[in-house]
Amino acid sequence: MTDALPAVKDALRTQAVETPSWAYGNSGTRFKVFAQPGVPRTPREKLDDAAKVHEFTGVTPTVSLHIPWDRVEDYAALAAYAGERGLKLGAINSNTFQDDDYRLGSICHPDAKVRRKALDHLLECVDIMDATGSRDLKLWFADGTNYPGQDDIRARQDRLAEALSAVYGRLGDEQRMLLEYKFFEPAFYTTDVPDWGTAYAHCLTLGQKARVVVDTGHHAPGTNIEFIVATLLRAGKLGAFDFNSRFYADDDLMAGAADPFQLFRIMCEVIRGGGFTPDTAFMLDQCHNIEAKIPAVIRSVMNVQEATAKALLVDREALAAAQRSGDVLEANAVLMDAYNTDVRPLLAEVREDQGLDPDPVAAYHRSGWARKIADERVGGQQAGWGA
Ligand code: LRH
Ligand code: MN
Ligand code: MN
Repeated sequence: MTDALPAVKDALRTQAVETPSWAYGNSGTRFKVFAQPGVPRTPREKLDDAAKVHEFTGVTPTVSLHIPWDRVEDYAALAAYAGERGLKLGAINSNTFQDDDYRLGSICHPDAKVRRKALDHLLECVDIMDATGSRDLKLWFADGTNYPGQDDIRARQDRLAEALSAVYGRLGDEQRMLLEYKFFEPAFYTTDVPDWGTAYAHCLTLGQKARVVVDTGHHAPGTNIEFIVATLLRAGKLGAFDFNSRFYADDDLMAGAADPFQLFRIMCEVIRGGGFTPDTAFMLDQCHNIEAKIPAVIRSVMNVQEATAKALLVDREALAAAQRSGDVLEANAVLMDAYNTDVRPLLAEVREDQGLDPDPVAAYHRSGWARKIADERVGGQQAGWGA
């Protein structure tokens, strides 16, 4: 294992995790949003907070935006503002789920006028990408039905395909669309993009620039997510992750908090499948309803780094040999050896090599940023979630 360490450290230095603008704002459940002191009031202030996360972790150079939560007059100016803070704007997330017109869906709605409105929003998101220099358009649709018979399941798939194809045709050469699936919520009977298979089928028809997003919170309990990751990578169709943790449904808790072993298994398949490249966007999609937001984002990033380090430490040769010889117990032991390694000292070294504090959370707490924003920002903005 010692021989592999320099290569593992090199790989860890190349890691990038994208943080979501909405993780910095106030959020909650449908029961209550607990406002926190110092939360950002504008997209620029969200970028200021994201810059702090990057300053202390060194691995979060991009920030996902959500339109209209991050609507501004001048997106090129916002990108320049990000640039001045050492950041770039990342994926543009569309939002077709918070308008009264979307009661029966957006691009799958039975009424062509509503579909047109939703499509126009998606096309506007591509205009925004042109201005920000973003590569990825992330699409998640709340579309679906609540009752059997409510709408024609198959016709809704046709409407979905038609709108996706219009968006695909609008993409520039370097731009991609990422289609996200989720098995239920807000629709409770059918969801129009409920699973990786549906997302994959649409992306396959669309072409090379269409990829699937795996949001770790969007599966039924017990789903083997690493199998999905392996399958999508094998097909060249894995575009991105939305990392977060779930105990029950789409809980959006800190990545790696609920099941660090699952995150490790996912990262093992990413590395095995050649997905540990900039071609795969590693994003967080989470909200911090009761915990302090910036240190929670830092903690999540560290959890992703730890899972990655452990996955990189898997002795691939020993694993392959055990698998070839059918040594079930040895193969499992090789994997568990890597998982059970305490990689925190290794990551501390990687940070020190990069001139960073080995303990990003402690460094953040010492920085005084939390006090400064609590003093300066009054009336923080809601992330977009909650009542
Ligand atoms: C939907 C989702 C999707 C949205 C984000 C805010 O549940 O995961 O990625 O855009 O939450
Ligand atoms: Mn998501
Ligand atoms: Mn979600």
